[in-house]
Amino acid sequence: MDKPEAAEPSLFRSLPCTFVAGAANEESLPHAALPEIAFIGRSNVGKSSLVNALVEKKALARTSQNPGATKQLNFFNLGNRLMLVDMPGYGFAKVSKQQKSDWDNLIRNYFLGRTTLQRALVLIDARRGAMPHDHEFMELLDETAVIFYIVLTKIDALKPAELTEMLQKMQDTIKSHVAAYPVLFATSAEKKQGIDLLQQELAQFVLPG
Ligand SMILES: Nc1nc2c(ncn2[C@@H]2O[C@H](COP(=O)(O)OP(=O)(O)OP(=O)(O)O)[C@@H](O)[C@H]2O)c(=O)[nH]1
Ligand SMILES: [Mg+2]
Repeated sequence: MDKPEAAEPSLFRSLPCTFVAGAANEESLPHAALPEIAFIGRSNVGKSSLVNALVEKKALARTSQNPGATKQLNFFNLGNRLMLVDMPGYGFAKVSKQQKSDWDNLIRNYFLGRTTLQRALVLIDARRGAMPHDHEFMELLDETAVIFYIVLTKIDALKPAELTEMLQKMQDTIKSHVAAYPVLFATSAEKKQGIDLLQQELAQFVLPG
C-alpha cells in the first residue's frame, strides 16, 4: 500500500526560515506581503523558543532566561510562504517605562493596521495562567477582530493534574474572548510537545509552493 502523504508538519521542517527584518517602530515595519502569524505574550513566556520549535531551527530567534530578550518586532520569512513575527514581551521586562509603553504602542498599532495578519498566538505560561496584561491584550484582539489562539507554554514544568486544571481554566478564558479560537494548544518548546499540532493548524496559512 502507498504511504500516506507526508503530514503538514514537514512543511515547517523543510522550508528555509530566515530573519528578514527587525522593527523598533512603525516606520521600519517591512512591506506587508506574506500572510503573517504574530507571537505575543509576557516577557519570558517562551515566544522566541516557540518560533524556533515551530520552524525546527534551534537558534533562529534569540532566546534568554532573562526577560526582555526580544527588543523589536522580528520578522522571520518561512520559504517566502509565511511570515512569523516574534514580538517583545509585555509585563516584567527590565526596561524603562518609556520603552515598555513604546513597545505596547508599536504592538497595538501593528494589530490595528496590519492587513496581512492572519492569526495571533497568545502565549500563556502554563505554570501561571493568564495575568491582567494578557487579558488586556486579548481584549485588544477582540476589539480589532484578530482571531487568536491561546497557546500554553512550558507544560513540561507541570504535573499532569496541574496541567488538567490549567487547561480547564483556559477553556473559561477562551469563552470570555470573542476573538479566541475555540481550540487550545498546550506546548513545550523544550520537550517538543504539542508542536506538531500547532504546525498542522498553522499550515493552512502557508501560501502554496
Ligand atoms: N521548561 C521550559 N522552559 C522554556 C520553554 N520554552 C522556553 N523556555 C525558557 O524560558 C526562557 C524564556 O524563553 P524565550 O523564548 O526567550 O522567551 P520570550 O517570550 O521570547 O522572552 P522575551 O523575548 O524576553 O519577551 C528561556 O530560558 C527558555 O529556555 C519550555 O517549553 N519549557
Ligand atoms: Mg523573545
